[in-house]
Amino acid sequence: MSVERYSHLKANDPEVYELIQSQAKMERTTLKMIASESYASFDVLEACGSVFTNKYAEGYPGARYYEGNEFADALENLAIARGKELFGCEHMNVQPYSGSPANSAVYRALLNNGDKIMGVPVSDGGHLTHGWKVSFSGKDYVQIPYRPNQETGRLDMAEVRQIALNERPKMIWVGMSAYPFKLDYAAFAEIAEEVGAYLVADIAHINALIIAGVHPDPVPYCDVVTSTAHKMLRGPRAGFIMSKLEDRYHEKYHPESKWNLAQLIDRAVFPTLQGGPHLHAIAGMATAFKYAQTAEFKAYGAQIVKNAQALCAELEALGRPIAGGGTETHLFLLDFRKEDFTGKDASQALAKCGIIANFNMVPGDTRSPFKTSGVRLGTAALTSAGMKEADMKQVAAWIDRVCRNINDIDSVAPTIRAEIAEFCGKFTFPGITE
Ligand code: DSN
Repeated sequence: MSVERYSHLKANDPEVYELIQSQAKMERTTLKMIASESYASFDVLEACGSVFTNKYAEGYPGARYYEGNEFADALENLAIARGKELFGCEHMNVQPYSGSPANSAVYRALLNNGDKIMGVPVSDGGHLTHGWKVSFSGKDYVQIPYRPNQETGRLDMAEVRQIALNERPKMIWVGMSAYPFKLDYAAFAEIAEEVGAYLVADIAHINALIIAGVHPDPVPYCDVVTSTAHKMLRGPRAGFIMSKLEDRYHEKYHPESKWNLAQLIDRAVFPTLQGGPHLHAIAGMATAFKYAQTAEFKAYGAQIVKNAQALCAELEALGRPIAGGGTETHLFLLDFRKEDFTGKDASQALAKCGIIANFNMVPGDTRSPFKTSGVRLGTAALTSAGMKEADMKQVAAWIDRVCRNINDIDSVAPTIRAEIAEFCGKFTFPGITE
């Protein structure tokens, strides 16, 4: 049952109210399969819509540039304490406005313009901020690319090591937006140590899997770990940074600095890059961290992977190839290299039928990034709504039906869309229905 909310907005600004209602309806009647999306709870939405949106609090708890921050201090300290307990990290900064600002702060804290960093190109499943040419990270720093093997779709750690030895980067980024396999942080740490590089993990896509213990934990191995609070963590649109306290390369890279690693990160977030923290988002983050400590959340994290593997298996059984042959995470790529339609054709057809995903390059893709040969599918949102392995059989059948009817999609779309809306009616969508 859809929950009636926003009575003031409904009365005073019906245009915005109606758009919110339309979005909510879409989110409870379609299959949200964008791998970076999920559903924030009512708790998170209420915290984000709170009066903390009114307050300026430049600085950090106990050292603000504005008065009246006793509750802001308590809130930020609460978020940090919960986050540190959740991830077991030495230091946490909860002020980044989102994932890209968090990553920019890491660059600003530790590097100089022109320094070499290793990262995976966007075309191979990496993130914009890991050195891609159109992002600040590719303009201000020199990306040394490493990528999954074009045949297997997996990272070859011997190859990663050889690139690092040849290029001697100052920072290695690990963490991707379209990689379906587990990351070997211990192997990355050995390489980083060997070449004298900072190791930074970006866990925005997989944080819930780490919390659930179904993906290796980067915190023991990395100097810095960044993340968004939304995606599968189901918190607000915000970012956070975890780090060790000490800078193991202080003498090598920052001999003049009086700051340790944690202080370098904090100073880069504020005052170098940002002004006042978004306290309403920090409130949402605090409550998301609380929920993420529950057994229910850990079961959700584990179920995400079970659902992704069940969906892969069903699609493969229906003759739909998966890049790399499967998944160990929340996502995978449907591989349309042998089809005469593109990834973009497929994602548009799926959307017409109520399956919301995005087109994506696959390893060995020969089509342009604007067309691609793949569609990225993720199961975090469906799992948030309570779907299990048996439901994936039905989801796979719809995906296959869309692909089989892609040249005549308008004739089947209304039926499939109605079937999906009816199916969604069996589930509870956090923050929308109860
Ligand atoms: N844009 C996100 C994604 O879809 O993977 C990453 O930030």
